[in-house]
Amino acid sequence: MEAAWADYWERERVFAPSDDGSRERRYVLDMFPYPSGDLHMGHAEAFAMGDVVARYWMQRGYDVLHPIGWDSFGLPAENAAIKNDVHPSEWTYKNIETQAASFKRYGIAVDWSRRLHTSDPEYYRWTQWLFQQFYSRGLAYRKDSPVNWCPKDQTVLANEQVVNGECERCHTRVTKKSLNQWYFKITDYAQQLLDDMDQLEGHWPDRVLAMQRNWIGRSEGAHVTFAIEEAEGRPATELDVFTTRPDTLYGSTFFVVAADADLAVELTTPQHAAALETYREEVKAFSDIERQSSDRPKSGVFTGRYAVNPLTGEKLPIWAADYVLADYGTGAIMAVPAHDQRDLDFARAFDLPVRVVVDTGEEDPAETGVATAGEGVLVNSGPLDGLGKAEAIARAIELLEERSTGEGQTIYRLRDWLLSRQRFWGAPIPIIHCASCGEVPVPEDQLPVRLPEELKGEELAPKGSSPLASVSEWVNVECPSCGGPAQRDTDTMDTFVDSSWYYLRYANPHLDTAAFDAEALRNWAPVDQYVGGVEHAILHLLYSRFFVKVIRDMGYIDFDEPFRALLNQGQVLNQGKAMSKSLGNGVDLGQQLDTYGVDAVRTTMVFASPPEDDIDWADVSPGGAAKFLARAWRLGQDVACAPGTPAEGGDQALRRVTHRTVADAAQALDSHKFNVVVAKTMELVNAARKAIDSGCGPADPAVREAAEAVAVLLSLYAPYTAEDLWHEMGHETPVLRAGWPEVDQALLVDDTVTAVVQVKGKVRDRLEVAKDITAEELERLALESEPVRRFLGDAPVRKVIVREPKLVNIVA
Ligand code: ANZ
Ligand code: ZN
Repeated sequence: MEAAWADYWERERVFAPSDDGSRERRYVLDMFPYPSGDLHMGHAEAFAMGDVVARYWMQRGYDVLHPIGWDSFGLPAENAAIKNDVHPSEWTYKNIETQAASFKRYGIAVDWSRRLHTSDPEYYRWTQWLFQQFYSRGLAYRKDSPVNWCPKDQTVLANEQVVNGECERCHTRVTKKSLNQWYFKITDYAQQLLDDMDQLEGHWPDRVLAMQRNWIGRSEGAHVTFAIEEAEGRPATELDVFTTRPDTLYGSTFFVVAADADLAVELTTPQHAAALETYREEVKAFSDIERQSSDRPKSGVFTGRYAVNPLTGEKLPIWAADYVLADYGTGAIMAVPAHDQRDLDFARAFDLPVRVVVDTGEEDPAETGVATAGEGVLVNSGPLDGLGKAEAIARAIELLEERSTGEGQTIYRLRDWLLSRQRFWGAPIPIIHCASCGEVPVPEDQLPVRLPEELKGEELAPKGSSPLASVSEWVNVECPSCGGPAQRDTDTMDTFVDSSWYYLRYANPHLDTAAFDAEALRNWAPVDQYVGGVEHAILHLLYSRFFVKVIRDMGYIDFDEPFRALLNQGQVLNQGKAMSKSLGNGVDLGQQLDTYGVDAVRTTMVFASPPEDDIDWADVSPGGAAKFLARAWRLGQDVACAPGTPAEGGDQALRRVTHRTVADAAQALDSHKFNVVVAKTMELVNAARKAIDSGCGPADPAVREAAEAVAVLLSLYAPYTAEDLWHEMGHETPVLRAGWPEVDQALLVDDTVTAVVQVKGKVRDRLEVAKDITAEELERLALESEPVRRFLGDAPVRKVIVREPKLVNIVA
């Protein structure tokens, strides 16, 4: 029956919003897929979850926008094109068609008319336009900088794409290379990105918020200027450090600069230069993470120079070491070994003094090797003596400010977003370089800057510069400003740029006069519920949040955050492990659908656990789900044979179950416990069957009422069965238009009470019993109670006084 209903939905445009303002609107979005091959079990899970939300809101009567598209630029297409000697678009669009067909079969409730692909010129034209808007506001700029370089993919990687020192995609060791690169100035928005998280609190998973906060990495402290003394002909100079602990200035016993920074070379005296060079070669091989790891032995070399502590006048030896990072703070630190573990490890390795300046009551760090970082009272610190940590920090900053040798400062770990890629399959950066005019944006009416169509196969292979650079007809153009000979920028944009704004495009995806329809966005945006994997906890979400703030500042939208609520679905595992080729534990989605049917697979996904948890496919039973669905469907058959409309009256016990189930399901849906909704449907199916079998028969209006509620509940996660059942029962409109059943509160009133059981006058147990329980029954339950029996032990019961339904008093 799948194909027939899928056609019906498409014909009736069941999943498209009416968009006429007659109903309250909601926007549900699943993170759009990347078109690598056909859909897999992970897609099936994520989209099953997003669909529950969308379908529930549809049933609740909202006008729901639930679109889909493809994140279709990116490296895999290019690699496949090189391998198969085709244009990347061939591979990309073929896969998109395959996935689209599978999504349709899977029955997701999305508005197909809003489909978009980021690799379509009609889309990337606006990605380029946005780049230019950022550029004109000074938020896109170029600079020379050492970048993460993947020697295998021959491309630059963003910090976020380097995982444990390896390329996220191909796991090759990442090296550094100096290149002229484009950046987005996301650091301008660091504080806003932090502040606006207040709006997300309670609606986004805590761990995602924590990861974002960490990534932005706000640190409060001070920068302090140290005078650097002249030595061996190297002139006197000054150096700033950033510290979160200016209160510990009196405990600083040495000074460290990042060994890989140019600064280290400039400082080092001729006598120590050779040692530094050798050391710098050694350091290159390690990633930032390894350098800062606490279990690596500390290494470094003396520079031959001294820094003067601005408060004490003390001379501190300057070392170059790799545990200080070149691109954080100022790339130099004042080391306080008594109170900073990394400094202490270094001091112990090179026999440098350790001076306690905060008395925390703990043992001497010089003896124990453990730095003391906690609260305490300042000692050995002149004017700071006797102060607590917070006061001492404030006082130290005052002292520095009085002497103009420093001031309070807040810094962020967040770096600007490196967005240029030396690859082909992305949106070309719409800038022209002219020898006389410099950087000239491509005029808006000449967008998009289209990718050349003739490149394919080997011509796309990475050579360290973009493949676009080799197409001279494409590269060489007239300067839009002076008309002289000029060249196009040959880099393309990071695909994270494409995905940072697609949710805005869906409000009117085919608009060809603007990137997005501000009017339509007022109706739909921001996204009410976003659904996707936790692997995007940092990058995609942070970049999207940044884009929305910039676009808001441009005046097109008036909200601060793109996604009001976020749900991270778990992974589908097999035998407790992520599915992978090498483990051979992959489960083929198509095969599962062929064997069990779409609804059974979807039901299994939703039923297995709350959506955030992982599912182990080895532990679940799509066959069991199929049996349940068949049972549910047979209810419809029975009701269909005994037509009628749900009405007052009928089996009251069944009516109570139905209304309780609908109320509980709504509560479970609101708290994202979708698995509970399946469990509740199962209970209702059983209750209805029991009612039919125990005499009331299928003609009872309560049975029809139950069966219709079953169809509505199923419509959230087993759409085909639900549709079939619904029509079988005589309806002629889609089950998604049924509306959420109204709950009769009177049927929810509790018909149980709590009975208290006392032994020798003391309460020993409480029992939930029916209001109309008999005295005999209540006495029996009381005497069987485990706590009562334990308390009585061998003592003989002398008398039992029963005041049903609320009290039992046992005299022993
Ligand atoms: C003196 C001090 C004393 C420090 C003390 C800490 C504890 P966060 O919180 O991460 O911002 N630091 C500064 N720049 C650094 C760099 N480029 N590479 C490595 N370490 C750097 O940490 C700030 C602290 O990390 C700074 O405060 C500095 O050490 C160190 F008891 O200064 B502190
Ligand atoms: Zn020019």
